[in-house]
Formats: sequence, C-alpha cells, structure tokens
Amino acid sequence: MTSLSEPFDAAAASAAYRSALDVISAVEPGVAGAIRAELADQRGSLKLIASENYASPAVLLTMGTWLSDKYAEGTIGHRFYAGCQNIDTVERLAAEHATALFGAPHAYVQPHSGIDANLVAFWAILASRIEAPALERAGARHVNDLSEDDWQRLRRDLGDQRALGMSLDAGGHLTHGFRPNISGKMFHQASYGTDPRTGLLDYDALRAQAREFSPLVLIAGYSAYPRKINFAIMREIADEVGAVLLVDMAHFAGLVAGKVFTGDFDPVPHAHVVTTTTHKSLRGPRGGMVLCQPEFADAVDRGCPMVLGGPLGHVMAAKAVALAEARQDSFRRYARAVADNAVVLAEGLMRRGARLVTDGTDNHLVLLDVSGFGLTGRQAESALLDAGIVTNRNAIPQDPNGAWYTSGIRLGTPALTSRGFGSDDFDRVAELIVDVLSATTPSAASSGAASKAKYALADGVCEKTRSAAAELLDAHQLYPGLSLE
Ligand code: DSN
Repeated sequence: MTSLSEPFDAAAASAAYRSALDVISAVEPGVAGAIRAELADQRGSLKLIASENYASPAVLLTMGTWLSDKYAEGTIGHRFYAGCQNIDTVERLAAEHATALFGAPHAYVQPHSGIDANLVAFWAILASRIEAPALERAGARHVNDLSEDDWQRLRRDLGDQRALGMSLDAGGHLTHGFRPNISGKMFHQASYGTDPRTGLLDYDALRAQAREFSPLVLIAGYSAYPRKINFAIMREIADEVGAVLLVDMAHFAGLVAGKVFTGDFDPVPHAHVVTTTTHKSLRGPRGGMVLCQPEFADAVDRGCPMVLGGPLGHVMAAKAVALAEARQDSFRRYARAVADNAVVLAEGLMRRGARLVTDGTDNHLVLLDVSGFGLTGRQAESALLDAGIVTNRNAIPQDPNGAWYTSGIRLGTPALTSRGFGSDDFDRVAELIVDVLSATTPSAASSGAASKAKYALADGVCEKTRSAAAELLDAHQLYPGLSLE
C-alpha cells in the first residue's frame, strides 16, 4: 500500500499466500476460491463502508497460525489450562501496546468483537458497582456464599439498573441498551437524541435527562454520528448523577490512537471504561478490546469465562501486531488523512447539492440524506453498488423510512485512505456518488413497502462510473505487488 499504510515485502507475502492457498485448496477448493475472489472484490470496488478497513499483510498473516489451537481461558499468568505460555506472551504484548498507545491504565484484549467488549464492560460495571457492595454488606467473598434471600435481592438489584445511551436514529448502537439486544434486557434504558434543528448533540438537554433518569451507566459513542463528542462534558454529567461513563469508541479508535481526537475529545482520560473494536479505523484484525480505570480492571479481566468463550490466541497476536503498527508515526499521518479526507468528501457532496446530517463532519464518516434525490437509503445503496461503490444504508434522525429502508447512506474514509486516496480522489468520489444518485429514480412499477427497494438507473451510468472508479483504484493499488498467480 502507500506511505499511509505499513510497508511490506510483496514478494514474500505473495509466496506465503500462494503456498497457503495451495494447502487450503487441496482440502476445500471452494474456500480457496472464495479467498481469491474476496481479494479481487476488495481490490476492484470503492469501499466506503465507514466501519471497514484493510489490515496489513502482517496482521492478516498472524491470524493464520496454530495460536488458534490453544485453549486459554483466564488471564495472563492465571489460566484454567496448562501450557499457555505463548498465549500469555501475545496477550501481554497486545495489552502493553494498547495501554501505551492509548495512555490507559488497563487493557483487556480478549473480546472477540465490539458487542463482546460492551458485554464485558456492562458485566464489569454491574460486578463492581452493584455486586461487590452487596457482597460486602453480606460479609461474603463470593456470590456462592450468599444466602438464597441475599442472592435473590442481588439479582433484583442487578435487574433494576438503568443505562442511558444515544438513540439509534441519532447514530447510537444497538448494544447501547436497546430492547432487541441483550443490553436492553439487562438494563432499563432511555436514549438521548440530537437537536432536531442541527443534528448535533445537545449537552444541556442530555444533562437534564440524566438528572431525571439517574442511570447507572451513561453511554457515549456511536456508529453513525458524524461529529466528535466532548468527553469532558460527558464525564461531568456522569459524575453529577453518580453514573459510570462508558465510551464505545469502536468507530473512531483510530482517530484517538492517531491523536486526531485529543484533550476533551479523547475518551480515555475521561471515561471509566472504554470499549472498541480493533478492525475499523484502528486497522487491526476483527475483534474487540476494553480499556478501563483500575477500579474496574479485576472484573474486566474476568470477562472470560464469565462473559466470553475462550480467547482467540491468533487474533490477540494480530492485535499486538496492529497496535504496534498504530504506535508508528505513519499511523498518525494516516489518522489525520482519514479526518481530512472526510471533510473533502463532505464538502464535495454538499457543493454538488447533497444534504448531509449536521452539514458536515469532524470524524471519519458522513451521513448523506438521500431523500433530496427522491430515494430511500435502500435504493441508493443498491444503485451505488451496481456502479461499484460499496456503502451501507443508515437511518437518519427522525427517519420516516425506519431502520430497514432508511433515508440515509453512511460513507467513511478509513479504507480508501489506507489505499492512499487523497483529497482530489475523494472529491472525485463525491462527484461519482452524486452522479449515480442523480441518475437513479424510484421504480414506479411496484407499490407498497417493497417499492422502497426498487429503482432504475439511467443507461450507461454504471459503466461510466465503474470505469472512473477503476482509474482511481488503479492509481491506488490495494496490497501493491501482492500476486496470487
Ligand atoms: N457493524 C458496525 C458498523 O457498521 O458500524 C456496528 O456494529
């Protein structure tokens, strides 16, 4: 890839992948074929999904190893299985890189995903703030030592707790206490939205709501809010109402690691607990992680086996490699470019008449309201895909089309920035998007809800866009020099 990605030895990586594919192919050629096809697909499309990226060959190769074959429930040096010394090594390296990179007192690198990381965080908050005091009151060391009455009282107390998170249509995440998700069954939940006039978080309204609702957990973080959050104010609100501040930085962890979000906008010094994925803007392997203040460290470390299945040694190793990469100066340049490119994309879209939620961005994503083109998000997503532009539909605040068809398209810059796309390229991407959406019309041929998915594209638009996209992609190769042939 380019100077914005880790350099790698293309000849060595090509030889490694060719040999690996031969071995796989001898057992199940269908899988080897899908692996080859996925590389071709990723190389051949404009990937604008805000939560995706391209990990380095070093990160990817680390995952394909026998570290996968070891059970290692427990934590570093304290396992439920013998022979975990090498898993200890990789887990320790990953945790050390994470604490150094983020300036966090404690890191737990076992979660398999962002949802798992949030579950560990919820469990640790309940264990530290509700269960531990109950044990102390009862003079017990362990829940198994509680009388049946005390245990039932504790279960009621655990079930009575409240969480306050950002609403889904304002950009929050399903795991932030919403009913269909297990978090909505663990907690009584309320959500805060954004100001309907500006689309921005209204901290005064949130403060008033937190005072009224009195949550145990105040959750900050998003998957589709295009602005940064002031975590100093969030912590002030949490302290005022006696809540634990949990920040889910899955989307913007790369901007925190790369020092684009600093001071009040860096969650780590302000939050009690921070969760993240490792594969989005952080550009690591698919997985999760928890950072926390010392008060929560013991409970967080019991995440496996209390919440999670056995840790994935091969993925923790890849996290160590990715976090080592993120500590390089080149990653700071990358993170800065991700944010700068998002501004260019936003301005390019608006200059061409598109409406964006909050009229811009200051992170890695933009949320495009496609109702101005007369389309649903579903129609826009499909039309763009036909033209070789991969995005995902997303609800916008107060979305009349709900969470399935939606009125929005979410676009992110992390992946194409890893390929080396710069500002001129992102302006061209904005032009292509507007061209495709302007040439798309809702289909008149059907009626009812299904019509929200049907559309027609003007003749020739797909071909023209695919050829323009190919020029951009050719100029910024994914894994240049890596050949499977
Ligand atoms: N799937 C993630 C995203 O796309 O934002 C959230 O879980």
